[in-house]
Order: sequence, then structure tokens, then C-alpha cells
Amino acid sequence: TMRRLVWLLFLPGKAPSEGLAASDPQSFLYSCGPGQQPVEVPKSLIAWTGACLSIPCRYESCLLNPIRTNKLTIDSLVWYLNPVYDPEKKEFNGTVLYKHKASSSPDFAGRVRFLGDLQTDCSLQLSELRASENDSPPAPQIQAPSELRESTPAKVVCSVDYHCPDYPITLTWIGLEHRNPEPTMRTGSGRTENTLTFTPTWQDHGTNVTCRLSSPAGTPSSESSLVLDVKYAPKLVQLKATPGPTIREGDRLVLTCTTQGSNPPVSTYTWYKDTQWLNQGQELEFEAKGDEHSGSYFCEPDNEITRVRSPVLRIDVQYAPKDARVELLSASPIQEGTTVVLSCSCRAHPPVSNYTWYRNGQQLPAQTQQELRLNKIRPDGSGSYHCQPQNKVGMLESLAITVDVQYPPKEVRLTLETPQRILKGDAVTLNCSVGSSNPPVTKYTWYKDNSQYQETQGGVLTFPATKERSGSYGCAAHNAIRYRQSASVSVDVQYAPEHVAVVRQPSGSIREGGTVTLECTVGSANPSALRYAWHKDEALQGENSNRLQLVAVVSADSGQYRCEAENRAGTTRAEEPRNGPRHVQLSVSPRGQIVEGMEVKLRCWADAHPPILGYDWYRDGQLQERQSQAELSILRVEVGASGHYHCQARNQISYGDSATVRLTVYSSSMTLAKNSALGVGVVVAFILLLVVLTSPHPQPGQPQSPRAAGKHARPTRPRSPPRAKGGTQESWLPAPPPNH
Ligand SMILES: *[C@@H]1O[C@H](CO)[C@@H](O)[C@H](O)[C@H]1NC(C)=O
Ligand SMILES: *[C@@H]1O[C@H](CO)[C@@H](O)[C@H](O)[C@H]1NC(C)=O
Ligand SMILES: *[C@@H]1O[C@H](CO)[C@@H](O)[C@H](O)[C@H]1NC(C)=O
Ligand SMILES: CC(=O)N[C@H]1CO[C@H](CO)[C@@H](O)[C@@H]1O
Repeated sequence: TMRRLVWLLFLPGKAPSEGLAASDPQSFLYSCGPGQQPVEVPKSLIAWTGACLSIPCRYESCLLNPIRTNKLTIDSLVWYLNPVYDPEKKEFNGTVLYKHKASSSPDFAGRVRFLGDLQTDCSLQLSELRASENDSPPAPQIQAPSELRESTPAKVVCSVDYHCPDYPITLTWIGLEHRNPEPTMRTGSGRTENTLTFTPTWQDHGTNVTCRLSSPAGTPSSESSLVLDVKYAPKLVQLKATPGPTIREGDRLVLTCTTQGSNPPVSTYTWYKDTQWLNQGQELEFEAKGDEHSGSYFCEPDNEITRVRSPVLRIDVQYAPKDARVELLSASPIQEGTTVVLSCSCRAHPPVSNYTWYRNGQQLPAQTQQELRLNKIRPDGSGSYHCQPQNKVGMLESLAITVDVQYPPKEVRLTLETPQRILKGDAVTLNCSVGSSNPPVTKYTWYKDNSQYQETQGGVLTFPATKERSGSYGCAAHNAIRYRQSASVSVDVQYAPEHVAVVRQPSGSIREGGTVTLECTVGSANPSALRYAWHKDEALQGENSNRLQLVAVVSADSGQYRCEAENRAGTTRAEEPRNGPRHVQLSVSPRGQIVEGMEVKLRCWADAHPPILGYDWYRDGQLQERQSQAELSILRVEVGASGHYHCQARNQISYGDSATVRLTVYSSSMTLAKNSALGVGVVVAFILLLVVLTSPHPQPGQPQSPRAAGKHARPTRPRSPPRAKGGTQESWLPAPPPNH
């Protein structure tokens, strides 16, 4: 029953003006339960001169007696202004604003209205507040989240601890109109507030937001401002290259990472090149190097709220061609006639726009491509090649490459080094010369009459000229690639006539008056055009024919005949073949019975060349006579000369013996008479002997020439007795014993 509510009201301004107080709540109010306040009143309320003050007040029914009744009423309720508690009296001393069932302070007469019901509501309203001095409403309070972040919805509340339905105020937001805010006013329980819900953007950072309090008449009375601090990521991150993204090697390049704002400021800038971490710092500065510095750059500023990646900036460090070199793309070694492809490679940025090609320092016209194609290359395509790539920054000469075009031996010629006329025995030199060959000639093969003949290291072939070596020669020069053959050359070995011989027709002994033909035969000769000359004992007998005919031969024709066959290579002589005495025959004249006292001539015949030098005469094997004549004369033959005779003819070659002839010399008639006593038997023997003598050759039918032998004292012809008399000069024995 004694319970009283005490509440303190403090007015802003030079207090205390109209301070309100209830008794110390601690002393009078009992808690219904833990954490529950027995009386609920705002801790403070704001009011100002002219405004009204509505003090919302509730109390819990548990303060009362909840057991007995649920409709308990408060017995005593006093609202004090500026109360002071007097511990001795145990009561408050202050201006009584309202006292249940009692009058209030005269100062507040008519201005106090109890709004409660003495059960749970103890609200009180004061109107037309007055202060000790003129005062204006307090500034509203702005409550913002501790951190505003872009894109994160936020609530900002503007409030004032004031609410009085008799004097309603308004709170308006100024400064975020463009945000299209949605302010929501809320009033009640001693409080007026306006909540602004919005999603800050980075542009809102720094915006001055004002909450304005206006009186019911609409007059702005006070306001509070808040400069928005919106945390936001680095904005408009840009990468700038100075002097520019395309530079030449060696230039200084500065890369700068810029932002249009960041809250909080950027703490680190991280650089990446081609997505690889590169460095940190707002600026990067370096001397641009070719491929090393070209690439895609971006930076990433970090303000601890977030990191933002800049757009990628492509840095192009341009440079003139570098490391230029020429490569051979086609097969090696290079053979004549093939297609050779050279390629010029280098590094260059921007890429090479064109190439210049050189051979042996001379520019090749109309060749501007990276590849140089040399179709069907010829040996004169050999040389040192280099290229010169060019871009807009510059050009560079490459190192050179050597192109060595290989080919089979060329201009293979075979020449005969010896004079045109080759004589047997000369040295023949064939020269196989090669105009050119790459690689060099390794060997030569030689052909004779189209078949391989020899192989040599050098190109010269020397041999002695022989008949057999005549022929058509060719050579071939070989190198590692192929060989090539020369035209053929004829080797014509000339030689004097060979196998020259004199052939006589008829052969054997020659009869006087007959015809003899001598023929000069030649086995071979080169050239084959021949001249002939016939000599007899050094005297020229005939020319221009290989035959010499002797008609009606006489002994004066006897002699040493010789033929000479001649061509341009020489002269060859031939004589009749030499032979020792052949067909040696012995004849006796006269024929018939030889009686003592007669002249008997023995004649020796032989065929010999050279002529017979001498004759030896034998009787019964005993040498009787040696002489140079062919005839042995016995002027007066005696019986004692009877016997077996033969002759032996000699020349420089040999000798030959005749058959044996029996000579029987008969006694004369006187001698016969003396020897008549010998009777008929002797006569018979004589006849038998005679028969033997007349047939020296046992062959039947063989003609005999006893008359011819008998008529002529000598076998030589009568017209040349002086020459023939010696007999030593005869080479042919004329008229031999009957031969047919
Ligand atoms: C904000 O605006 C109010 C009223 O326009 C002004 O009085 C105050 O100085 C401003 N505050 C700032 C920080 O600009
Ligand atoms: C090669 O290119 C350069 C520019 O890069 C140009 O000036 C020059 O005339 C060109 N040469 C030829 C032969 O096209
Ligand atoms: C072979 O011929 C060549 C070219 O004609 C010449 O130069 C060379 O001297 C000759 N050699 C001989 C050994 O004659
Ligand atoms: C009843 C009582 O004690 N009243 C006193 C309250 O305080 C004022 C001044 O402080 C006194 O004048 C009253 O006598």
C-alpha cells in the first residue's frame, strides 16, 4: 500500500529545470523474478520547452498480491519531480507532479495528466514543458553498424528518446535520397525513431547523412549528421604501362597499378605475369628485355577487405631479329639436280616481315621468304648462304651455311697423249681428264673395245704399244656419287710388216728356161698399205708388186733374191729361206760303158741356199778330192778308178750326201785280149754291170738324162760360161738330174 513509483526525468539543457523523479526504485520495487523489472519506464526521455512529455510506465502485477486477486489496484502513486530521498524519514522530498487522490503541485496544475489505470499502467503526461532557460530540442542520435560494407544491406537508425502524442515530432533523413531509402518511422514508449535500410555502395562512402528532427509544425529543430564510412574493395583497378604496353627492348618500362579508391586504402599490390607471382609494390620498373618481359600482366591490390584483380595488360617488348641462323632442311649431302631448302630461323618480335637471302655476299633477287628453295640445284649453286631477317625494329645478318653441291665427274675426256702415230714399242699414254668432280674422283676404270680392262687410281694409263693393244679405249671416272664415261679413243699401233717371207714357185731346183715366180708374203702390217721392192744381190729388180716373175731363167738369174715390204712404220726384208744341201745327186758321164782311157766326168747336184760352197768327192768312203766346183773330171780313167762314188755338198748351213754310184772301168781291147782267159763269164758280168750303170735310179719309167749330161761339159748354160764356170756363185743348180 505504501509503494510508490519514483522516476527521474532529466531535461537537457541547463538542468535541473523540470526534473522529474520517482522514488528510488531500488527501495520500493520488488522484483517479480530474476531479470524482471518491477516497473518499466524508459531510462531517460527527452523533452524540450514547449514539447509535451509522455512517460510510459508499466508495473508488474506481482508487486501486488497476485494470490488474492487479479484485479489489484494501487493505493498510492506519486510522481515526483527532482525528488530527494530522505533516509531518516524514509520518503522522498520533491515537487509532486501527481498524487493519487490528491492535488498536484500548483506549478503543474492543468499540465499533468495521469494516463494510467492504477493496475498495470502508471503512465503520466506533462504538457507545455517549461525550462529554466529557453531550450531547443536535442539532436537526434544516429546509430549505424560498426562497419558499413558495400553491397551489404545495413540499417541506420535515427532516434530521439521522445514521444508525446500531443506534440508529435518527425525525423527525416537527408543525404541518401538517391539511394531511394525506405525510412520507417516508429514512435511509442517514449521514443521516436526513423530507420533507414539501404545497401551501401562504394560511392556512398563519405556521404554526409543527416537526420533532422522537425516540430509538429514542420519546423526543423535539430539534426545529427553522420559521414558514412563504407568499406569497399579497391575500385577501378587499372594497370598502366609507361611509356606504353608496346616498347622496344632496352627501354625502361614502368608498370603502375592504380585504383580509383579503396576503403581502407590498399595495403599491398601483388603483380602477376602470365599468372605467375612476380613481385609486390604499386610500381614495377625494369629495363625491357625481349621475351623475358613480354607477357600478360595484372596486379592485385589488396585492402584487407578484399583483393581485386586488374584487367590483364599485354606487354609487348619488341626487338630486332636475334639468333638468326640458316638451316638445311633438305637432304645432305646435296646432289646436283635436287631441290635444296634452306630455312632462316630467328627470334623476333614482331615477327619477321621479310627475309633477304645472300649467296657469297650477293643478294638473291626476289627471295623474301623464310624458306629459300633452290630447285634443281646446279654446281654453281654452291657457296656460302646467309639470310637477313627483318622486322620493323631492325634486321640481323645470320651466320652463313655452306652449300656444297655434289655431282658426278663432268667433262670426262680421254685423250691420247702420244703423237697421233703410235709405233710398236712406243709408250702409249692415255689421259682420262675430268673437267670437275665433287667429291673428287676416287678411281678410273678403263675400257678396251667395250669391255673393262683395268682400274687405276690416277687418270693416266701408260703401256707399251703392241699390236694387241690396238683398239678402242674409253675411261670412266668414278666419285662417291656416280661415274661418267668418256667418249672412246682409238689406239692404232702401227708396225712394220711382220712375217715377211719369199715364196718361190716352183720350189726345188729350177730348170733353165723355166719360169720362176717369187712372191713376197706379209703376215701382217699396220698400216696395211705396203710398198714392195725386190733386190737381187743388192741390185733392184722390181718395185710395187709383191711378185717377181723370172721368165726363161738362165743361170745368170741365180743369186740372192730379197724382197722388202714397207709401210709407214718401217721396212721388213726377207730372203728365200735358207737350207742346207738337199736332193744331193751324183751323175756320171758319159753314160754307157766306160773303158779305161776315156774322160769321165762326175757331177754333184744339190739344192741349197745359200749356194754350195764346196764339194767333197768320195770313192768307197775315202775322200778323194775337195773342190769348189760341182764337177770332177777324170781325163784318162783307169780300171783302178772303179769303185763306189758319192759326193758331199756343203754350204754355210750344212752338208748333204748323194747316193752312192758304182763306177766300173773296163779294160781296153788289148787288155781284154790279155785277159781272154777269163772266158764268157767275164762278159756276162760286164753286161750285168752295164745294166746297173744305165739305171742309177731303180724307179721304172723314170726318164734319164745321160745325153744331156753327156753333151754338156758343165751344167751351166752355154751363153754365160765365164760366170758359171766357177760354180761357187750359183745359188740354183740349173738342170738337175731328170726330175720328171
Ligand atoms: C553535414 O551536414 C550538416 C547539415 O547540412 C552540416 O551542418 C555538417 O557540418 C555536415 N558535416 C560534414 C562533416 O560535412
Ligand atoms: C621488308 O620489310 C620492311 C619492313 O619491315 C620494309 O621496309 C622493306 O621494304 C621490306 N623489304 C622487302 C624487300 O620487301
Ligand atoms: C691430262 O689432261 C689434262 C687436261 O687436258 C692436263 O691438264 C694434264 O696435264 C694431262 N696429264 C698428262 C699426264 O698428260
Ligand atoms: C517535509 C520536508 O522536509 N520538506 C522540506 C523539503 O525541502 C525543502 C528545501 O529543500 C524544505 O524547505 C522543506 O521543508
